[in-house]
Amino acid sequence: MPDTLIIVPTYNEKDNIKELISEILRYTPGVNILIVDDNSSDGTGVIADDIAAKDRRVSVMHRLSRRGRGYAGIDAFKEAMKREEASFIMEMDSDFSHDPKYIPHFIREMNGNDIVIGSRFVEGGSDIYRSFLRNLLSRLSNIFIRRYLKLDVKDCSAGYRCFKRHVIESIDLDSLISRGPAIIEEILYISKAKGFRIKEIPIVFKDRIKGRTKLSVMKLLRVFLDIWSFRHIHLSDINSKKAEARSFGFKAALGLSIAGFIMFLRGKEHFLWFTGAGSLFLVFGVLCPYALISLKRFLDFFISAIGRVIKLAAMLVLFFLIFSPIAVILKILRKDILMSAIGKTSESYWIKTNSKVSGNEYYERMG
Ligand SMILES: Nc1nc2c(ncn2[C@@H]2O[C@H](COP(=O)(O)OP(=O)(O)OP(=O)(O)O)[C@@H](O)[C@H]2O)c(=O)[nH]1
Ligand SMILES: [Mg+2]
Repeated sequence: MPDTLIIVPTYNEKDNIKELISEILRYTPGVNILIVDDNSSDGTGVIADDIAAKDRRVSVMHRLSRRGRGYAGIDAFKEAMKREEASFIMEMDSDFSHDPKYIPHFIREMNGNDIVIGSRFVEGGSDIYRSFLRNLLSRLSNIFIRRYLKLDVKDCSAGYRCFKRHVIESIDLDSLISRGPAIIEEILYISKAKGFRIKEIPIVFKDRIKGRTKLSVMKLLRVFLDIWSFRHIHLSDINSKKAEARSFGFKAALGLSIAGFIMFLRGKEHFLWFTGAGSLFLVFGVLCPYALISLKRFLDFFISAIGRVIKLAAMLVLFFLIFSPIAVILKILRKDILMSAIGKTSESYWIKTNSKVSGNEYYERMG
């Protein structure tokens, strides 16, 4: 099994955390767990520390500022990126709504996919023990979010997910704007735009039995506000990146085709390589612009590095042209400048710098 890190955000989950961790490790003894606690007032953090002290597979991140499910998720992903061995990164709630028995299924399904989501709304999945109103609310909000974000994922608010490392690596975590639970949809939205392969597997989602929900009307409104904001921010970002990649692809294709054409006119056989590469750039620019972005970034870096070397050389030449005449003039004037600086006469200077003059002779000449 590839190295898997399971992120478990907690806020006031003292009745769930211990049992949850032991259940996770019972189903998947090979995983590592990162509990991300936001300074819970009910002592969850202390219980988590106790578990971690007894089991090396468990670690705890205590967050003291910027409380929120979104911030906690971002910090946890940053920590996951520091752990280079972690190939799969999972996240799940700590209230037993996400049954740990599914973890082995997630890991199995990662084969051939970039993201696996535990879904309530695919065949075989369900949402139980919830009130009719709560069920209706989560279904309606899910339909709205799916349409608004144009996602073809059935359960886009599901926080029971597994990512391949490169998915999280590709996301600029500092650009995420959701403070609360909308982080789930934001990461999904970005991942979808990047074209990652996503699979939903059915899960039975159970309403929490122990502990209290952290969801409130204000938090729910905040979720919609966050979704509205990140859609506008990331959409413009994604579109401008695509436009940048397409124009790069088009320019590269044009340049290579012109070079190929010139070669063709001159009767060179290699012209096909150039026109072929040009067509490839065109195809990539239209079909998968993101693939071109990395190439463009590399070329930009390469060109800017050459540019910097040229600038440095030009500056050195400039310095030389400016300072060498000054140095020549200084060399001529040196004696007088130094002498006026130390306030001595020409003769005393001469004497001081000539070791052949004996001590007595020096004082005699100085008068
Ligand atoms: N670190 C951290 N975790 C949080 C915070 N708010 C909620 N969580 C955790 O995120 C997970 C989901 O929160 P829940 O309160 O269960 O919210 P929900 O699942 O949308 O709603 P219910 O299941 O009805 O309670 C749980 O594991 C919480 O302990 C927070 O501010 N910081
Ligand atoms: Mg919950």
